[in-house]
Amino acid sequence: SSGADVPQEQKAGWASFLKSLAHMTGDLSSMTAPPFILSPVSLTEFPAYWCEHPGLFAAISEGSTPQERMERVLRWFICTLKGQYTTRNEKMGSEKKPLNPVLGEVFYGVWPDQGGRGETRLIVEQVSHHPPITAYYIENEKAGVALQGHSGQKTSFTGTSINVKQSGHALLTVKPKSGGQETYLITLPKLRIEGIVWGSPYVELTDSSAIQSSTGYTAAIDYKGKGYFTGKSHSFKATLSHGSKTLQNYEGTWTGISTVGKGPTVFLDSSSPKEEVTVQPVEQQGEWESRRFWQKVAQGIRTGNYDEAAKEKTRIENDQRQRRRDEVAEGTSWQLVHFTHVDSDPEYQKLSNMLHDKLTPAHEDAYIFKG
Ligand code: HCR
Repeated sequence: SSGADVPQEQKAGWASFLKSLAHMTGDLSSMTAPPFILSPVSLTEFPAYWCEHPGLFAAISEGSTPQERMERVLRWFICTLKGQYTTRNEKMGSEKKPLNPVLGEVFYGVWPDQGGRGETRLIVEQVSHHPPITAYYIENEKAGVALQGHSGQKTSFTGTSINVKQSGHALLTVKPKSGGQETYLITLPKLRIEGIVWGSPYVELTDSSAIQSSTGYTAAIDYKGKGYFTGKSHSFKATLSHGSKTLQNYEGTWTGISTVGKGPTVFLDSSSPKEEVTVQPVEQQGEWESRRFWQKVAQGIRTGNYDEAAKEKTRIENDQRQRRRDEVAEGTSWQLVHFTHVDSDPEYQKLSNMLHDKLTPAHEDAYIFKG
């Protein structure tokens, strides 16, 4: 029944949260939700999901033809989805409401070298607070692969589920072992958060996303939940093409096995072991680094000390408001550390123009990594 998975003492809070969803205007992040649904992890940590299979990321540049490299990009991309969209269910029992990052919050991590594939480093910065936008840069210099992107969300409530339209995009730069340089525009899928009426939210991906390569290859990915392609949730079908010529199809689930065509050749097992990002111990972190910045709030959420968490969160919010007021008074503005905001990125425009199915807005701003 409704609210079945909500702790008894939080049922009233959940009911009023659901009611408030109906009046929501696009940004869920600042809405107050009952404690059981709060995650102690900030959204600035999420870009790490892009690289929990650092071997697949590094292997992209080893593809010997443009088509093979596009296939490797697709394989790596599909393999990131399980981490991106199901980790909270696996670790915390359901999708949760992440901590809403503050402007200037940063998150740094690495995936150490293993077997000579090279070290991969991650740099994340919260580049906007209203609306929340997170920019990231992930690079394996030795392998010659780098991903730069930013992400925001627009949410709406349907009555039974939350629809999330992601804004932003990612640009992957690949230096093939054979020489030259290619770029890949990666668009982001839409999400539907289901199960909220019961108090056990989970994400299903919907509609389509695409990957467009500067070499002319395109991968179009369609997402479907239970009862469409396979009767399985988390299903997808992907098509690799060049211009109007379809070259290869792939299908399966983004949480498990997918095959080349209808099989039996396995394309990918997305449930293969992942490597979580390595982060400096909190004591050695700078004060704007996510885990140190949110340490007390996270501890309160983890230990059930919600009063302490709320008190600390209020202190942070007041501090943020004061900073913004001071900036207005002093005629200054917050300076980003790792990224430069641009109204339009020529590389995005070029690749987005090559994608003909209107998956991308004609113009989109971007955050360029400063190096
Ligand atoms: C929508 C969401 C915040 C954004 C999260 C994003 C889209 C962030 C970028 C990552 O690359 C992928 C990603 C995965 C998450 O599934 C998605 C979150 C799911 C829930 C959360 C809402 C703001 C919180 C909703 C509150 C309840 C009822 C769970």
